[in-house]
Amino acid sequence: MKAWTAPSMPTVNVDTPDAPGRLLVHDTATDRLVQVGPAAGTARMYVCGITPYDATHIGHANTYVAFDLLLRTWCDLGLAVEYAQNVTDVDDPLLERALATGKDWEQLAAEQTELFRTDMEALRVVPPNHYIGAVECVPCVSELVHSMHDTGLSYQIDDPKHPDWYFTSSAVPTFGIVSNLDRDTMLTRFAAMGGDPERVGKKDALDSLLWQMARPDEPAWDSPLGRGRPGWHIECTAIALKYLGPAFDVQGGGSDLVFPHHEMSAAQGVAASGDAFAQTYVHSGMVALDGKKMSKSLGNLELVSRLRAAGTESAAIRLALLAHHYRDDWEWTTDGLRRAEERLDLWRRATRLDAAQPVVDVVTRLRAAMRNDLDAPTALGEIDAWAAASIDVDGDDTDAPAQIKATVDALLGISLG
Ligand code: 5CA
Ligand code: ZN
Repeated sequence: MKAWTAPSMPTVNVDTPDAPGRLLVHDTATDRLVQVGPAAGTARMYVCGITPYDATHIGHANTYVAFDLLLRTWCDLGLAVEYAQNVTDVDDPLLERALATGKDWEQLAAEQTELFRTDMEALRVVPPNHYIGAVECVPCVSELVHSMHDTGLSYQIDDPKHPDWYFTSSAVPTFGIVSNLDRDTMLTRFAAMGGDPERVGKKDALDSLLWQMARPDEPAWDSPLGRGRPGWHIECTAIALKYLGPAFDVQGGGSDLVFPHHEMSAAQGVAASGDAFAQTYVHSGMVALDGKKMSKSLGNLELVSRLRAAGTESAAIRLALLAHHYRDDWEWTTDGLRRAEERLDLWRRATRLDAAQPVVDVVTRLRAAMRNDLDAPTALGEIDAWAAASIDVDGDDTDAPAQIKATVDALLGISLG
């Protein structure tokens, strides 16, 4: 499906020989900082997309802005980026919401996906090269599951009414490498996150649904597996493998996806391709509101579109997100938004000066911060210090304001106009 319009991205016109030459990020699987992306050439990233049954909230925005920082840092290092993202445009929560509100499920998905595009564009998030809906990838999912059947990696359960297809999780010796959880914790989380450990007829409680055979009044597609629809985890496996190939550089999403979603998609990817699924698993923290994780199911939401409609500048929303390290869990507050507006004003005043403090050291430290696990809060502090110094003490560098403007735009996605 179509993504959204890409923001302009200037190149940073400052030579910083002392900045590190590679990007390090935290890998959930090994709990270490690791180099991500090749030294030269093309980096490949998959980020789990939305389930479009409600509007983009600040938690979603935080996740996509986090991976936007990763992409921008790769670009700044001279790499090309191949980026795929899905839209879970057919799944239980979407169908349930459509039923509850009397809306057509396809219309609901189309409307919410369009709102997401508008929000992403406003936040200057670089779009994926491959923006793929589950519905448009139904054939690629069913073919993948079918091919796994020949090698015993997928099977139909013995349920005459609903002989759904499942994944043989025990076929993958590396099952568990992403989350490193013990089996009991996996079982508890699997049950809590839409899994069905208790379902009779499965070979193992942790086997996950690959293809759900058609139910009355639910969407379904003909396939070599029988008429039905894709399971959730295999959707991301199939899209990532089709558009990026195996062993791509980064699998990303919010930390709520570590288990079961990323564990299952990775295991299925390993099983299907015989290679690693992703090389590194990167997870952003959860944003809360009123003391609880912001979530569509709880309804404690601050929406990007609502803030924008109330006149809040998108750059201020983005800066409010960047004030938190991408891996931290934090709470959205109007105070945080107000501080971001003040910061935006400070940066604008400084970059409108005819001359300012020189920037090579500032850009070196900013690049170093971003290349060290995408440390945006430290990067923001660097710009604050430069801006305050430039306003307080007359600098004589006439290139500096434009150089900082380009740096802030390219690396942080903030346009200072
Ligand atoms: N469609 C699936 C992924 S394949 C899904 O999880 N969709 S979602 O709409 O529920 O979430 C979209 C992305 O936002 C996911 O990466 C999820 O981890 C992230 N996310 C959801 N809630 C929050 C939150 N409160 N804070 C930060 N990120 C969040
Ligand atoms: Zn996913």
